[in-house]
Amino acid sequence: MKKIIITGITGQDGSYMVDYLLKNTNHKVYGAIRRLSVPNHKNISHVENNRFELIQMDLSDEHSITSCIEEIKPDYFINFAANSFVGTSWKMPVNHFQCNTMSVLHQLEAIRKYCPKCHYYNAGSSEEFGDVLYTPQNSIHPLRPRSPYGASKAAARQIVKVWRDSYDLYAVQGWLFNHESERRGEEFVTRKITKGVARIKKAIEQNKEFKPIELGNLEAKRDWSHAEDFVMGVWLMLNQDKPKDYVLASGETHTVKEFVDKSFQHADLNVHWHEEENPINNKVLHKETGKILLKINPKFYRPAEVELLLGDPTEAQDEIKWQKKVDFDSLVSRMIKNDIKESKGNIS
Ligand code: F7E
Repeated sequence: MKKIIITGITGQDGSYMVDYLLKNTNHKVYGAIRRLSVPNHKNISHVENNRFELIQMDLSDEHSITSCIEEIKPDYFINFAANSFVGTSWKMPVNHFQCNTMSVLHQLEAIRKYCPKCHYYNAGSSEEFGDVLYTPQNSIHPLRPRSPYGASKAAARQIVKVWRDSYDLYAVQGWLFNHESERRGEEFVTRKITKGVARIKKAIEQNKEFKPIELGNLEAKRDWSHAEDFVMGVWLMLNQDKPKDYVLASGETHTVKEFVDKSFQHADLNVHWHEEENPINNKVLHKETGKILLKINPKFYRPAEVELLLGDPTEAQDEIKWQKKVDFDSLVSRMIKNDIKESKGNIS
């Protein structure tokens, strides 16, 4: 039985990867978790399988990484753990480099020493492309990050390349464009919107007061997919004849504003935009009651923004036969339906 270590197991991507591997392979999956005073295992609470085992690993501790790899000697190592919120990366840049870059170095060094045949994946990001030079972005687009987060991922990419070239390791790092789901963290814009819309819908139905959703830059364009489609692409990347990095993306781009509109539409709320010359004053109003459902709060603007992301997944489609299944409309619909179901009268 082959052994797979996955980090970031309680997050969106790690938990979908566990589901995918337990369903589609016979391998044993070790889910690496960090001890927290308040554990958050919601995304893996449904997993019951004797091929799944939790192990303790702290990515900020080199010893902890090395000893797990030395002991288990995995056939695959999938590193999804990251400090992945771009917005806070200006506030804690060192933490982002420790977690997203240095830990990759420690993982690769341990793999080189204890299990050099291991197939290694590190979570790369479209944020590495930053202020893009052309559209759509493909695997030869230069790395031009705009945030400490993007820089930490771009630096990790260079480490993966150097270790692959120098020690003949099977090490890859995809460029994953934005990927969302019913398990997405609430600080990311998509889940913030769908949770907020579900909360407001409930309040309107119960004729109660509510606070509007507050967002930053609505004009930013993102290429959004469903995370379930991407874990399949990661597994394909890990099982090629030779290691190669690929872009995973939907090939469509939409503004945050479009995501907002679609969310209200799928929640059956009739809205209209009040727009002014200064976008800070823009609002979404409820047609029937005139109440403000969404407004702009400048605190959610970033010191430097990636204005446009649009990925070109052609290489992944042609060479590793990756295909997305969930389109933009179904993604928003699934997230909204889930959040409406989950919102049990929480209308504060
Ligand atoms: O922001 C704008 C914000 O935080 C998307 C991570 O998974 O994908 C993700 O990074 C856009 C940005 O994701 C709010 O300015 C407006 O333009 O959902 P996000 P992200 O920064 O694109 C990449 C591929 C990763 O690798 C990352 O780990 O939405 N925006 N108003 C807002 N964003 C947030 N979070 N909150 C707002 O209120």
